[in-house]
Amino acid sequence: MSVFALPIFDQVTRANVDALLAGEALAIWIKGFLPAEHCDHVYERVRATSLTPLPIHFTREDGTPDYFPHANVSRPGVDAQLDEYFDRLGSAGDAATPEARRAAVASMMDAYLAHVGPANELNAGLCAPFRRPCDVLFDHVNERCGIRVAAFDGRPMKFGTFLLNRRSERFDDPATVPIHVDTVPSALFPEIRAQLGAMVYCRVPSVGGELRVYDHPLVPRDAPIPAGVDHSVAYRALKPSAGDAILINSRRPHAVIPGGDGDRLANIMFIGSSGGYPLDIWT
Ligand SMILES: O=C(O)CCC(=O)C(=O)O
Ligand SMILES: [Fe+2]
Repeated sequence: MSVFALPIFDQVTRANVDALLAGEALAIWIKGFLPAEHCDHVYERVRATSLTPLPIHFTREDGTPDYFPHANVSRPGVDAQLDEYFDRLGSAGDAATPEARRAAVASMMDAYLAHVGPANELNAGLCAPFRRPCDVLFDHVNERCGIRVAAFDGRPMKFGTFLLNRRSERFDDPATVPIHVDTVPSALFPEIRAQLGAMVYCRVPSVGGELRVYDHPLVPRDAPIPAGVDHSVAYRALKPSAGDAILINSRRPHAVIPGGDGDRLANIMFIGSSGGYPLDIWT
Protein backbone atom coordinates (compact mmCIF):
# COMPACT_ATOMS: atom_id res chain seq x y z
CA MET A 1 0.00 0.00 0.00
CA SER A 2 1.21 3.51 -0.82
CA VAL A 3 2.62 5.44 2.14
CA PHE A 4 0.11 8.16 1.32
CA ALA A 5 -2.73 5.83 2.32
CA LEU A 6 -1.15 4.61 5.57
CA PRO A 7 -2.43 5.88 8.94
CA ILE A 8 -0.34 7.65 11.56
CA PHE A 9 -1.33 6.58 15.08
CA ASP A 10 -0.91 8.81 18.11
CA GLN A 11 -0.53 6.13 20.77
CA VAL A 12 1.57 3.08 21.55
CA THR A 13 -0.74 0.08 21.79
CA ARG A 14 -0.11 -3.50 20.75
CA ALA A 15 -2.55 -3.14 17.87
CA ASN A 16 -0.78 -0.01 16.59
CA VAL A 17 2.66 -1.55 17.00
CA ASP A 18 1.51 -4.69 15.17
CA ALA A 19 0.23 -2.56 12.27
CA LEU A 20 3.52 -0.65 12.11
CA LEU A 21 5.58 -3.84 12.21
CA ALA A 22 3.45 -5.25 9.37
CA GLY A 23 3.95 -2.13 7.25
CA GLU A 24 0.25 -1.23 7.60
CA ALA A 25 0.86 2.09 9.36
CA LEU A 26 3.27 4.88 8.55
CA ALA A 27 4.20 5.87 12.09
CA ILE A 28 3.26 6.13 15.73
CA TRP A 29 3.73 9.79 16.56
CA ILE A 30 3.34 10.85 20.20
CA LYS A 31 3.19 14.62 20.37
CA GLY A 32 4.50 16.36 23.46
CA PHE A 33 6.04 13.18 24.84
CA LEU A 34 8.83 15.02 26.70
CA PRO A 35 8.45 18.43 28.40
CA ALA A 36 10.29 21.41 26.85
CA GLU A 37 12.45 21.88 29.95
CA HIS A 38 13.74 18.30 29.64
CA CYS A 39 14.45 18.68 25.91
CA ASP A 40 16.24 22.00 26.30
CA HIS A 41 18.44 20.72 29.10
CA VAL A 42 19.51 17.67 27.10
CA TYR A 43 20.14 19.70 23.96
CA GLU A 44 22.23 22.35 25.74
CA ARG A 45 24.36 19.69 27.42
CA VAL A 46 24.86 17.59 24.28
CA ARG A 47 25.71 20.64 22.20
CA ALA A 48 28.37 21.66 24.72
CA THR A 49 30.17 18.32 24.70
CA SER A 50 32.96 17.25 22.34
CA LEU A 51 31.62 15.26 19.45
CA THR A 52 32.99 12.76 16.97
CA PRO A 53 31.67 13.03 13.41
CA LEU A 54 29.34 10.22 12.40
CA PRO A 55 30.95 7.80 9.97
CA ILE A 56 28.84 7.57 6.82
CA HIS A 57 28.72 4.13 5.30
CA PHE A 58 29.58 3.58 1.65
CA THR A 59 30.67 0.66 -0.50
CA ARG A 60 34.03 0.85 -2.24
CA GLU A 61 34.38 -0.14 -5.90
CA ASP A 62 35.75 -3.52 -4.91
CA GLY A 63 32.54 -4.10 -2.95
CA THR A 64 34.00 -3.74 0.55
CA PRO A 65 32.41 -1.37 3.06
CA ASP A 66 34.07 1.85 4.15
CA TYR A 67 33.17 5.05 6.01
CA PHE A 68 33.79 8.76 5.72
CA PRO A 69 33.19 11.26 8.51
CA HIS A 70 30.02 13.30 8.16
CA ALA A 71 30.95 16.91 8.85
CA ASN A 72 27.58 17.88 10.27
CA VAL A 73 26.40 14.82 12.15
CA SER A 74 27.78 13.48 15.40
CA ARG A 75 26.93 11.30 18.37
CA PRO A 76 28.32 12.11 21.80
CA GLY A 77 30.76 9.50 22.98
CA VAL A 78 30.19 7.15 20.08
CA ASP A 79 32.89 6.70 17.47
CA ALA A 80 31.60 3.56 15.83
CA GLN A 81 28.15 2.27 15.02
CA LEU A 82 26.60 -1.16 15.13
CA ASP A 83 26.65 -1.38 11.30
CA GLU A 84 30.41 -1.17 11.38
CA TYR A 85 30.57 -4.15 13.68
CA PHE A 86 28.28 -6.04 11.32
CA ASP A 87 30.61 -5.18 8.44
CA ARG A 88 33.65 -6.23 10.40
CA LEU A 89 31.94 -9.47 11.17
CA GLY A 90 31.04 -9.94 7.45
CA SER A 91 33.73 -12.32 6.27
CA ALA A 92 34.52 -13.67 9.75
CA GLY A 93 30.80 -14.40 10.18
CA ASP A 94 31.03 -16.70 7.16
CA ALA A 95 33.92 -18.57 8.77
CA ALA A 96 34.17 -22.25 7.94
CA THR A 97 33.69 -23.67 11.41
CA PRO A 98 30.98 -22.90 13.95
CA GLU A 99 33.72 -22.26 16.54
CA ALA A 100 35.36 -19.61 14.35
CA ARG A 101 31.95 -18.01 13.72
CA ARG A 102 31.14 -17.95 17.42
CA ALA A 103 34.53 -16.41 18.22
CA ALA A 104 34.00 -13.71 15.57
CA VAL A 105 30.57 -12.84 16.95
CA ALA A 106 31.86 -12.79 20.54
CA SER A 107 34.70 -10.45 19.63
CA MET A 108 32.28 -8.19 17.74
CA MET A 109 30.13 -8.00 20.87
CA ASP A 110 33.19 -7.23 23.03
CA ALA A 111 34.05 -4.31 20.75
CA TYR A 112 30.46 -3.07 20.58
CA LEU A 113 29.97 -3.13 24.36
CA ALA A 114 33.37 -1.54 24.97
CA HIS A 115 32.33 1.41 22.82
CA VAL A 116 28.67 1.80 23.53
CA GLY A 117 28.71 1.13 27.28
CA PRO A 118 30.85 4.17 28.14
CA ALA A 119 28.93 6.27 25.57
CA ASN A 120 25.66 5.50 27.33
CA GLU A 121 27.15 6.44 30.69
CA LEU A 122 28.36 9.71 29.22
CA ASN A 123 24.89 10.36 27.82
CA ALA A 124 23.21 9.59 31.12
CA GLY A 125 25.56 12.09 32.78
CA LEU A 126 24.73 14.72 30.17
CA CYS A 127 21.00 14.29 30.76
CA ALA A 128 21.18 14.34 34.59
CA PRO A 129 19.25 15.29 36.64
CA PHE A 130 16.75 14.36 33.90
CA ARG A 131 16.55 10.88 32.49
CA ARG A 132 17.72 9.90 29.04
CA PRO A 133 14.77 10.41 26.66
CA CYS A 134 15.21 6.83 25.42
CA ASP A 135 14.71 5.54 28.97
CA VAL A 136 11.47 7.49 29.25
CA LEU A 137 10.33 5.92 25.96
CA PHE A 138 11.39 2.47 27.15
CA ASP A 139 9.13 2.78 30.21
CA HIS A 140 6.25 4.10 28.10
CA VAL A 141 6.45 1.22 25.61
CA ASN A 142 6.95 -1.26 28.41
CA GLU A 143 3.81 -0.15 30.23
CA ARG A 144 1.75 -0.31 27.06
CA CYS A 145 3.14 -3.37 25.26
CA GLY A 146 6.00 -4.99 27.09
CA ILE A 147 9.61 -4.48 26.02
CA ARG A 148 13.01 -5.73 27.20
CA VAL A 149 16.63 -4.99 26.37
CA ALA A 150 17.61 -7.27 23.47
CA ALA A 151 20.14 -9.98 24.20
CA PHE A 152 22.55 -10.69 21.40
CA ASP A 153 24.87 -13.64 21.56
CA GLY A 154 23.53 -14.07 25.09
CA ARG A 155 24.65 -10.59 26.15
CA PRO A 156 22.43 -7.62 26.88
CA MET A 157 22.61 -4.86 24.28
CA LYS A 158 22.65 -1.12 24.94
CA PHE A 159 20.21 1.39 23.57
CA GLY A 160 19.78 5.14 23.16
CA THR A 161 22.15 7.02 20.86
CA PHE A 162 22.07 10.77 20.45
CA LEU A 163 22.18 11.94 16.87
CA LEU A 164 23.03 15.60 16.48
CA ASN A 165 22.65 17.17 13.04
CA ARG A 166 24.20 20.63 13.02
CA ARG A 167 22.66 23.36 10.93
CA SER A 168 23.65 22.80 7.31
CA GLU A 169 23.79 25.18 4.34
CA ARG A 170 23.11 22.10 2.23
CA PHE A 171 20.21 20.89 4.36
CA ASP A 172 18.07 20.04 1.32
CA ASP A 173 20.84 18.74 -0.91
CA PRO A 174 20.10 15.05 -1.70
CA ALA A 175 23.81 14.26 -1.32
CA THR A 176 23.66 15.19 2.38
CA VAL A 177 20.66 13.02 3.19
CA PRO A 178 21.42 9.35 2.59
CA ILE A 179 18.32 7.21 2.08
CA HIS A 180 18.67 4.12 4.20
CA VAL A 181 16.97 1.26 5.98
CA ASP A 182 17.98 -0.04 9.40
CA THR A 183 17.95 -3.77 9.76
CA VAL A 184 20.00 -6.24 11.74
CA PRO A 185 21.43 -9.18 9.78
CA SER A 186 19.40 -12.34 10.29
CA ALA A 187 22.65 -14.22 10.94
CA LEU A 188 23.08 -12.20 14.12
CA PHE A 189 19.54 -11.72 15.38
CA PRO A 190 17.66 -14.56 13.71
CA GLU A 191 14.70 -14.02 16.03
CA ILE A 192 14.18 -10.35 15.08
CA ARG A 193 11.65 -10.57 12.27
CA ALA A 194 10.61 -6.94 12.04
CA GLN A 195 12.25 -3.73 13.16
CA LEU A 196 11.16 -0.23 14.10
CA GLY A 197 13.21 2.94 14.48
CA ALA A 198 12.17 4.95 17.55
CA MET A 199 13.20 8.56 18.10
CA VAL A 200 12.61 11.14 20.81
CA TYR A 201 13.34 14.64 19.48
CA CYS A 202 15.00 17.15 21.79
CA ARG A 203 15.58 19.93 19.27
CA VAL A 204 14.10 20.50 15.82
CA PRO A 205 14.99 23.40 13.51
CA SER A 206 12.22 25.49 11.98
CA VAL A 207 13.65 25.06 8.47
CA GLY A 208 14.28 21.43 7.50
CA GLY A 209 14.53 18.74 10.17
CA GLU A 210 11.98 16.38 8.61
CA LEU A 211 12.12 12.60 8.64
CA ARG A 212 11.27 11.51 5.10
CA VAL A 213 9.62 8.14 4.62
CA TYR A 214 9.71 7.02 0.99
CA ASP A 215 6.83 5.54 -0.93
CA HIS A 216 8.30 2.07 -1.16
CA PRO A 217 7.44 -1.32 0.35
CA LEU A 218 9.39 -2.63 3.33
CA VAL A 219 12.82 -3.87 2.27
CA PRO A 220 13.19 -7.55 3.24
CA ARG A 221 15.71 -8.43 5.91
CA ASP A 222 19.26 -8.87 4.54
CA ALA A 223 18.31 -7.32 1.17
CA PRO A 224 19.95 -4.09 -0.04
CA ILE A 225 17.81 -1.06 -0.86
CA PRO A 226 16.76 -1.55 -4.50
CA ALA A 227 18.79 0.59 -6.90
CA GLY A 228 15.72 2.56 -8.00
CA VAL A 229 15.15 4.07 -4.56
CA ASP A 230 16.56 7.58 -4.85
CA HIS A 231 15.49 11.15 -4.23
CA SER A 232 13.07 11.05 -7.17
CA VAL A 233 10.81 8.66 -5.22
CA ALA A 234 7.80 10.32 -3.57
CA TYR A 235 7.90 10.54 0.20
CA ARG A 236 5.96 11.67 3.24
CA ALA A 237 7.80 14.21 5.36
CA LEU A 238 7.25 13.91 9.11
CA LYS A 239 8.24 17.16 10.78
CA PRO A 240 8.42 16.57 14.52
CA SER A 241 8.38 19.24 17.20
CA ALA A 242 10.88 19.11 20.05
CA GLY A 243 9.45 16.75 22.66
CA ASP A 244 7.72 14.44 20.16
CA ALA A 245 8.45 10.73 19.89
CA ILE A 246 8.09 8.97 16.54
CA LEU A 247 8.25 5.27 15.68
CA ILE A 248 8.55 4.16 12.06
CA ASN A 249 9.18 0.84 10.39
CA SER A 250 12.93 1.11 9.82
CA ARG A 251 12.80 -1.29 6.88
CA ARG A 252 10.99 1.30 4.83
CA PRO A 253 13.53 3.58 3.11
CA HIS A 254 13.86 6.85 5.02
CA ALA A 255 16.15 9.86 5.34
CA VAL A 256 16.85 12.60 7.89
CA ILE A 257 16.83 16.20 6.66
CA PRO A 258 19.22 18.43 8.63
CA GLY A 259 18.19 21.92 9.66
CA GLY A 260 18.69 25.02 7.54
CA ASP A 261 18.47 27.36 10.53
CA GLY A 262 19.38 25.35 13.59
CA ASP A 263 20.42 22.02 15.08
CA ARG A 264 18.40 18.81 15.18
CA LEU A 265 18.88 16.42 18.11
CA ALA A 266 17.23 13.02 18.36
CA ASN A 267 17.72 10.23 20.86
CA ILE A 268 17.37 7.09 18.73
CA MET A 269 16.91 3.38 19.31
CA PHE A 270 15.63 0.31 17.50
CA ILE A 271 12.76 -1.89 18.52
CA GLY A 272 12.50 -5.43 17.19
CA SER A 273 9.79 -8.02 17.16
CA SER A 274 10.17 -11.75 17.23
CA GLY A 275 6.49 -12.11 16.42
CA GLY A 276 5.07 -11.53 19.88
CA TYR A 277 5.68 -9.60 23.10
CA PRO A 278 7.79 -8.41 24.83
CA LEU A 279 9.47 -6.38 22.10
CA ASP A 280 13.28 -6.07 22.06
CA ILE A 281 15.24 -2.82 22.17
CA TRP A 282 18.83 -1.94 21.20
CA THR A 283 20.81 0.60 19.22
O1 LIG B 1 16.30 11.11 13.44
C1 LIG B 1 15.42 10.61 12.77
O2 LIG B 1 14.35 11.20 12.51
C2 LIG B 1 15.63 9.23 12.20
C3 LIG B 1 16.98 8.66 12.52
C4 LIG B 1 17.33 7.47 11.70
O3 LIG B 1 16.74 7.14 10.72
C5 LIG B 1 18.44 6.61 12.13
O4 LIG B 1 19.20 7.00 13.02
O5 LIG B 1 18.59 5.52 11.59
FE1 LIG C 1 17.20 5.16 10.15
